[in-house]
Amino acid sequence: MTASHDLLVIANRLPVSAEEHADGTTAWNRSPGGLVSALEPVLREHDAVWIGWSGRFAPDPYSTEDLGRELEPLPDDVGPCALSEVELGRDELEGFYEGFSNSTIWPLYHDAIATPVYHRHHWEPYVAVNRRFARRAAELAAEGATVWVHDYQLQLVPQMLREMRPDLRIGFFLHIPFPPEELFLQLPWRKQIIEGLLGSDLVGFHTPGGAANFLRITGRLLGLDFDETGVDVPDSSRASGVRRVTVGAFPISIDTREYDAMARTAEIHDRAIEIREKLGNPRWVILGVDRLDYTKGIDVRLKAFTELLEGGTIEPGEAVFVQIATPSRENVEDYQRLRDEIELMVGRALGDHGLIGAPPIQYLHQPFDRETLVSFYLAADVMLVTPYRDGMNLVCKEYVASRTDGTGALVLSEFAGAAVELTDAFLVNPYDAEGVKQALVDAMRDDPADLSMRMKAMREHLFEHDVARWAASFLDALEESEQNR
Ligand code: GDG
Repeated sequence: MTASHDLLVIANRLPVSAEEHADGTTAWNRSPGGLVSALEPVLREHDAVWIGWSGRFAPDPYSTEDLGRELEPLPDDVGPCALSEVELGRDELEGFYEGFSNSTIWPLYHDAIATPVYHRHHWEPYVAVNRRFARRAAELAAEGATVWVHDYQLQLVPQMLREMRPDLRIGFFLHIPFPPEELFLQLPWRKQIIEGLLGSDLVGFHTPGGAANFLRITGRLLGLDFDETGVDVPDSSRASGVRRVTVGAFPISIDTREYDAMARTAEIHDRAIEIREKLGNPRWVILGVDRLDYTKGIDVRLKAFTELLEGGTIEPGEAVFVQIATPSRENVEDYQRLRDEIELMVGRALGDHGLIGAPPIQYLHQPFDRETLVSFYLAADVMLVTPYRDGMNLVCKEYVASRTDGTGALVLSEFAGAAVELTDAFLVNPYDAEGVKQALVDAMRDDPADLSMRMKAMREHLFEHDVARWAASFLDALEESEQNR
């Protein structure tokens, strides 16, 4: 590959993943995901390349297991555009991904729900891997190309890349919340992270709150001048002496029409009916769908539902709560502990309230394909989305998009980015146990006309604000961002 690409997407993961077989061959699967489908039309219009990790490990000089092993090159035709694989060793992944990204930044940026760890031996691989991504982009970008860097694993890339290639137009988007200064200032490498992000021409967040937190920190930590649309970074190479970094909110969304269309197919309809039958055709099916993550408030829902059963507000057999908890980050200790806690809660509730042949809770710790997920959305009378903190949360948007007949109710945490937009949901404070119980009861017992009005308003919003609009608005803002070339 040569330095010919005019659009570069840089994300921790490539939009394909490797499935390594015992005979040494590798099969490549395209990862279905919002980001890929959002960007696909833009990628097609450009000579684009996607830079990321494939999920397979590079030969690690320190591991005898990997000695003599070489990675097969990626086939040319598997992705939505050209792909460039960044190699990672097993040890590096531990420091960069499980360590600094998921044990430091992830908990810190989510209100320190789990205690962030600050280890120097995690920071070093984070820097090294960020540099590897930046170098690769510097090699592949055409003169003046546009680069879109994604998420918390790669916050140093913008500055590193700007130093290597000042001609590029660089945008950064954070998919998780950006915390208030009281929390962010704990980070021993706080200055490096902010300087890393300020290498961008545009820094985007899901919500105006995240953008405001970031702007305030640039003032407090680096003494920079900022207003609500951006910040001036000193730059002696420019006549003005400053370079303007634009900062704003770009709430991500879903392919609303695609979910709507899927939910209208006979196959998915039949599967939804089948799911309800298998659950014993209760009056109410209540659903949660999340990666098994401590930010998602799965415990909040379990507690609310169990207490309503205990108090007799919900009669046994009347409602079934289905929680799909997709396995996630299983090598990180906090996630192992969370799984134990959730499974203990489920086990207790089933022991205390189960009826023979009619368990009130169905807990599924397994991934499902998208069609099955949509069938669950269609089968559910109430969707419970109760994160303690969430950048956006796409699940609640997918549920709304799938409710083609305007029925169904969404209970949504105020602390999900989506709450800024979906104001017709039953909004709750996930820390308020009584409030969550009340919202669930309200959602179950609300008058159908009110429910339908709420759902209609949320659906209209999502049809207008879909993921294509999100991608276009970010790229337009990047295009417009001031760059005194
Ligand atoms: C981060 C931010 C932000 C879940 N289980 C299965 C499955 N899923 C899909 C859902 C949804 C996606 O995964 C989860 O997206 P969320 O937005 O809910 O949450 P995170 O994974 O934490 O995403 C978040 C997002 O980035 C985008 O910026 O909204 O705040 O934390 O699409 O449907 N998909 C399939 N099988 C499953 O079992 N196929």
